[in-house]
Amino acid sequence: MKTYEKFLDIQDEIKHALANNLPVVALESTIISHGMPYPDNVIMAKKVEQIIREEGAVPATIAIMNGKIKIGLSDDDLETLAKTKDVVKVSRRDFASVIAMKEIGATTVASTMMCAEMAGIKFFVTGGIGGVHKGYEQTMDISADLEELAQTNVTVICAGAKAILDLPRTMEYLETKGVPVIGYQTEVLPAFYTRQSDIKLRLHANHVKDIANIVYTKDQLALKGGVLVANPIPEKDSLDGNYMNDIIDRAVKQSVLEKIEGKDVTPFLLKKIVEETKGKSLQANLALVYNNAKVGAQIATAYSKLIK
Ligand code: PSU
Ligand code: MN
Repeated sequence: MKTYEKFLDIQDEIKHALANNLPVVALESTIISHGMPYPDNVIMAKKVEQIIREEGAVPATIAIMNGKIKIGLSDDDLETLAKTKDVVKVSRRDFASVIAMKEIGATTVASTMMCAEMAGIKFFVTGGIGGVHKGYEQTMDISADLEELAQTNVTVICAGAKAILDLPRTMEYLETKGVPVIGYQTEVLPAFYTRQSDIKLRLHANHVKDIANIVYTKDQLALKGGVLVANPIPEKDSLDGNYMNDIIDRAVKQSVLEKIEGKDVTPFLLKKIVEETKGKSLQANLALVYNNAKVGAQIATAYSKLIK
């Protein structure tokens, strides 16, 4: 038994699925506590789980509570996460202290990957990842999500990254760290609210089974680190790129003026963008998460067929 296993609190259904190589999909909780307003966040969290079930996989939403790493949350847990004011946004740095101090912690992409790997879950669905921030030359603000993708063997399904980030530099960072970025039915990196950016991807796949096969081969080669799958927002839900870029630029300027720093930067920008678009960005955000849940569950299902 690994020493960390005593901290894992895995729901029975998920335990059973893992023991039988059935598809399981992890979900993060910072998107609930710091990424979206109440009550949309709770509605999103439940609907995402339902979509994953409809695709034949088992959802595993992850958070830290009562000194345990919870893999699978009850409705009460979700409400607590969504409503409690002082939920800690937990990245790798904060991980041990939040468990030791028995605080309520919401997991980011980085820490959800850590938890998923500890529990033996190979696939993780979210909206967008953190990356190299605009103005990083001054602030050195680079999300710990990128280092986690470099070292933790979990596949993350996202809709690319928001233009709050410096996308070309985020891609350079991932290349340096050896993280494969696979476009799902796209040859360019999707930019969260929009289906396209001008960044061409080296890797793309038209079928989920091809993605499952790349992950499987990487596992067989015993290569460390994650895989990033970039799945564009559905056309009908996408927003106008110029309109969004203006709003994002203003939000970034405001964050500099208000001297927002460290882990508060991303939540500050996400909140400002929802306010400025009068909720339009939130609708797009919900739609792309649902789309990622569907594709992520399909990839996990295709993978489980390969290992049988
Ligand atoms: N991007 C989004 N929505 C989010 C996040 C990022 O579009 O909710 C959250 C994720 O939890 C991600 C975290 O892991 O923000 C990154 O924070 P930071 O930039 O402080 O590393
Ligand atoms: Mn940061």
